[in-house]
Amino acid sequence: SNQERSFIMVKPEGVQRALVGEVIKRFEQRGFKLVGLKVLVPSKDIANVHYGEHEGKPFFPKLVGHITSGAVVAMVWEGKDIVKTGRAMIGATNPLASAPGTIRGDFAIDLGRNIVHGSDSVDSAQREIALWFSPDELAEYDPTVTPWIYE
Ligand code: YYY
Ligand code: MG
Repeated sequence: SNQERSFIMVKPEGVQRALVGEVIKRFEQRGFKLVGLKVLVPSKDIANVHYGEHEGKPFFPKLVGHITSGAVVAMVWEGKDIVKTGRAMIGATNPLASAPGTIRGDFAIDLGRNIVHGSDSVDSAQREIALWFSPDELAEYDPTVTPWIYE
């Protein structure tokens, strides 16, 4: 389906380092469709649920502390195979292992400062989109470029 969706978030270090436009540009230029976007400082509650799969791991408190430490840009992007392709565009979790050309491989060094989050499966994308956005915050529109991107 061309309507698969992923939750993509520029983390506080990405906002502070003025990489919001860079991240958006890459998804836009690839041909994906932006359907939701907002800037906010995440609450402890939303951060705990968002990273719930990591609860109990040694890095969990630091991770939640960091993501709640500043403004993030939360987004929903749509398009064919966006979840897997988005992860490929973002790069490996450890930036030093991320290939050049990926967001993390081009802009990050440390694990805890890896600039951007992307959903790791269609199921987690649905869960994360529902967590961060209400349905009325997601725009319904038809990009006129669609036939120039999809055959
Ligand atoms: O999905 P992704 O962000 O690539 O990695 P996850 O394994 O889900 O971990 C989430 C987040 O936690 C990661 O982006 C950095 C941070 N983290 C960490 O600080 N230390 C670790 N040992 C593992 C992950
Ligand atoms: Mg993850």
